[in-house]
Amino acid sequence: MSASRRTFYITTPIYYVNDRPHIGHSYTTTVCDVAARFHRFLGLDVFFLTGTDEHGVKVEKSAAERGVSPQALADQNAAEFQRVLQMLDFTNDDFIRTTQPRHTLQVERFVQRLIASGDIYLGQYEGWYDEGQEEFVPDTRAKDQDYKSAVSGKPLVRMREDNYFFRLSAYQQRLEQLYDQQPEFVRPEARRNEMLGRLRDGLQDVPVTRTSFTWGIPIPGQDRHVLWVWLDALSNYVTALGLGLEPHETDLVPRDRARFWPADYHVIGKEILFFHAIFWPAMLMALDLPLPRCVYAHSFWISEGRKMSKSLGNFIDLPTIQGYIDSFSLDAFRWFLITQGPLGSTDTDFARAKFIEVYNSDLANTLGNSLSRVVNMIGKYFDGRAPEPGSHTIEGFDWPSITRTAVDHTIAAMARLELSEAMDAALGLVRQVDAFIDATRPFTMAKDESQREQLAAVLYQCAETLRIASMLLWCALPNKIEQAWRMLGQSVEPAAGNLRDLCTWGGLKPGTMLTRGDALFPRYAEQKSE
Ligand code: ME8
Repeated sequence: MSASRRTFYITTPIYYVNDRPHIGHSYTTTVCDVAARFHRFLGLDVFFLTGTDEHGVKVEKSAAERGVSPQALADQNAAEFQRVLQMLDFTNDDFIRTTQPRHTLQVERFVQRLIASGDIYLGQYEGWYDEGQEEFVPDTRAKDQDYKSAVSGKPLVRMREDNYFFRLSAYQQRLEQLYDQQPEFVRPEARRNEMLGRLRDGLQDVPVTRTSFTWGIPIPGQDRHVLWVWLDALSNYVTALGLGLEPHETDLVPRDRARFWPADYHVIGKEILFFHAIFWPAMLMALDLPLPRCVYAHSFWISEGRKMSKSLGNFIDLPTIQGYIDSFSLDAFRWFLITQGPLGSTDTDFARAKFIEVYNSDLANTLGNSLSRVVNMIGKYFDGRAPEPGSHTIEGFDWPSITRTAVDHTIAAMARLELSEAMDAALGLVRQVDAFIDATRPFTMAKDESQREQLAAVLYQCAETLRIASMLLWCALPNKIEQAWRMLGQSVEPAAGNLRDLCTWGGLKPGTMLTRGDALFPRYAEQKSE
């Protein structure tokens, strides 16, 4: 592989260790996993990062409530997050924890640089503070919110502290220029508009240290002050690549990782957009580092029509997720998340009835059914061997062109992170195979020996189109598609990065042995409770 392959760097937020993994974390990570798998298969040089955010007052408090040290709580829950990554088959290239020395060392260096450049200075702050969000809230916003957190609804608290401040106000103009010149810096559009509103309100300097707790990275030489968790956490995106290391420190992070910066996508939930879309680029500007291409802020899953909350106890939590996986398969769970999920600017309901509907229509009745129909017919009429394509074409079905369009469409939509559009273009091929079978009726042709060549052409075209569709669908349904490849007699190695070649029409060699297998996605009927 050449060193000059195009890189693709995608990140999830790093998750707080005071919470248990739930649907929200699984969702963002699944989005990134699908994009990472697809782009690796396409041949890009991919780095996919996730991890845990382990400092701050929330972790300190949760640990105290449980009577354990913050580090012990962090160790326990980081291990739990890592277990879940395996359970969900994610292909992240690293897992960063903010208590790791490789991270804290680089963060200290960044802070020293920012103090030296005057971007961080000592001052005093008095104001409203949202403890859940670890965020100071300006007076006007605090009043508008009735002195309650906009996220948790809990009362804001009054804080007065000697603090170090980050000179965010100095970056107002450069941020305005960024938004102007790079309109895709924040997506989707509705979220970008929100941030433009924040810019119009004017930016104030941000306190970036605290003296009210100790669980954080101390300011070098100023042990009373610990670093605000957001400055610490955001840095993970570059510390994992070693951008704060000295040239000789190769043992902490492999040196060649620096090639992945700047990130292509920081995928996050909408509640943490300000930090990523305003604070983070300003910090990068202050450190003289290039800016990410896009901060993608998706909306929220809600549960059966209601916001998920601890008090309602209606989180789609791990046992619930495991239940879906057991009943429908991991791939079906991934499919639902990415095709129905809240990548756009509105929240989405996670409802069991909808899950079953999507499962049955997309996976059982379309993908699974089409594949078994075609493999069965080839089994029955051609002893399981892929027939000769011949020269017959059917009016309205120019398959080489139809498949080329779908492949281009999927690749383009994936590059924009429009996952449901991409998967729809891919599954659209399968729907067209069904329409083709209905139009040509190969089972009727099979009764007439004089139509043998035509039958061969029709079934070749069906199988070849399904083969191409399977390549595009692998990123979302890796386990089931690998099963489909065995049925189609294909041995494919996505790590080879040759997706485009594999999608070239004619890749299915006549004579290839196709084998019937178990239904990929058996139709699901909900058991009626008595
Ligand atoms: O905010 N629907 O961590 P966190 C969809 N440590 N996604 C959801 C969701 C929901 N209902 N709930 C949570 C933090 N998420 C910080 C981040 S980054 C430098 C530091 C997802 O554990 C979504 O991606 O609270 C959201 O941004 C993230 O979980 C918050 O995870």
